Amino acid sequence: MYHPPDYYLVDELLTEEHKIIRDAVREWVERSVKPIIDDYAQKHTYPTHLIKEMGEIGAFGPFIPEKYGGAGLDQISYGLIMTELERGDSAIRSTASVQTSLVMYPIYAFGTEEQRTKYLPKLASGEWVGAYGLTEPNHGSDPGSMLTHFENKGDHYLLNGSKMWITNAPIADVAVVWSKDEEGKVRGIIVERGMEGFTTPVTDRKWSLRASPTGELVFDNVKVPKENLLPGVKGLKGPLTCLNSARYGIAWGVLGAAMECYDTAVQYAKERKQFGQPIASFQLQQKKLSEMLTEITKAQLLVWRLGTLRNEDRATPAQISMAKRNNVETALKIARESRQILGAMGVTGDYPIMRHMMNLESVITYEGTHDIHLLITGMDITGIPAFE
Ligand code: TGC
Ligand code: FAD
Repeated sequence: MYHPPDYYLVDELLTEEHKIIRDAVREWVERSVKPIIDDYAQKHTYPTHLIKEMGEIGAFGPFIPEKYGGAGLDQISYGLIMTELERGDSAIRSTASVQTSLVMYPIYAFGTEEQRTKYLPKLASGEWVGAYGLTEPNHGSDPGSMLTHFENKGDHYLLNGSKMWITNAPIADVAVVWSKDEEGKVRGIIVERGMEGFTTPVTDRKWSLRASPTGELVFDNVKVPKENLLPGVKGLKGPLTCLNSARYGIAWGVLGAAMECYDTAVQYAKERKQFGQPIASFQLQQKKLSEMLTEITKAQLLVWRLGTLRNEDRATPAQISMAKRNNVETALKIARESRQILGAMGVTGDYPIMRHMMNLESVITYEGTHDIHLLITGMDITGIPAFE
């Protein structure tokens, strides 16, 4: 079994159950993701056959109660699963993030019992794929200004508008869509593939997350049954509460990408010789490796502590935001430094680094951009929102 860096013995902070879960997902990623993922990314296609397998290994809804198809696990387990998936590719972790935190979680937290029983087991098993529609063509960082809206037509709602940059949109069976009611309040509504007027055009030619399907959700007078409205939340705090869970998962996930790049760079530096020496013997390369391991260690401790706070339901949105920002930036810097250590080989698909680096350019933008997260911390420090 492969052993990633654990400089501060963080493993000792985990339970036996955590390690069993982590090792099982790691083994699946080694066997099912790593051998094929470069091909899918190079061809800009999606390994859809992995979705059912992800359901089987418990990657969807690990913290959702077992009675709805989840595994009833704690937040550290969720984080560890995200790390292992992203060690394979951010696209694989994205699928699990969206399904778990952005689709299953709102249905579980804000849905009716009928909605929970109808959707959650099928999403947990991977029989159905979910998407989450918040971003619009003209409203990304500022989702509160969204235009997508629905009208009450007596026996149904009539939904109009569009969402853009939506992970899994082209293959989704269901979408949790955030739209405004007649009073201008943001509400969550479940839209199903096959509803008349609902289409999901593909967003193609991405240089990032090439093994993840991205697309639009377009609603042209879509008649949505009234029972598809999530009754449990009104206002922007609905979608933002889901983002807390997803951002938390990303803070753990990107550690996987960072460690994969670091491990690759260490191994390469020890083997590659220039000027008659392994390049690992040169001080400049050692500086890079030392700084990378330091940053990985800090990021590991950050998410471990955040996970314990989340288990106690004490983690604040601003604490989660800080971890998302810090760990994604850390992972991206490590990917860039690792790429340099590999020289020209670093730009090829023979090594995972360039793929991780390009993926992380999306990860630093989605779920709140790096700058928006800086402003969230700034607001937490000063009490003054600097968004407008
Ligand atoms: P603001 O006036 O501050 O707040 C509106 C209401 O929301 C509440 N709130 C939160 N509630 C829970 N969790 C949070 N993190 C919250 N942040 C704010 C707030 O208390 C208020 O509640 P109430 O009851 O008073 O109404 O809102 P604002 O419009 O000024 O915006 C604040 C800002 C900029 C921080 C927010 O809009 C934001 O986070 N923007 C970034 C947008 C974003 O992250 N989009 C992500 C889209 S989904 C995605 O990228 C999926 S990628 C999936 C993948 O492939 O992995
Ligand atoms: P903008 O909001 O236009 O921002 C552009 C730049 O301006 C950024 O650098 C930003 O930081 C900066 N900026 C904006 N406002 C401020 C301010 N007040 N102060 C200082 N700087 C500011 N969305 C979903 O809803 N569901 C998904 O599944 C989903 N998946 C995605 C998958 C991919 C591959 C990508 C790339 C994006 C995805 N998104 C998804 C969208 C993502 O959440 C948005 O791209 C993101 O929130 C930023 O919005 P934007 O791209 O419109 O950028």
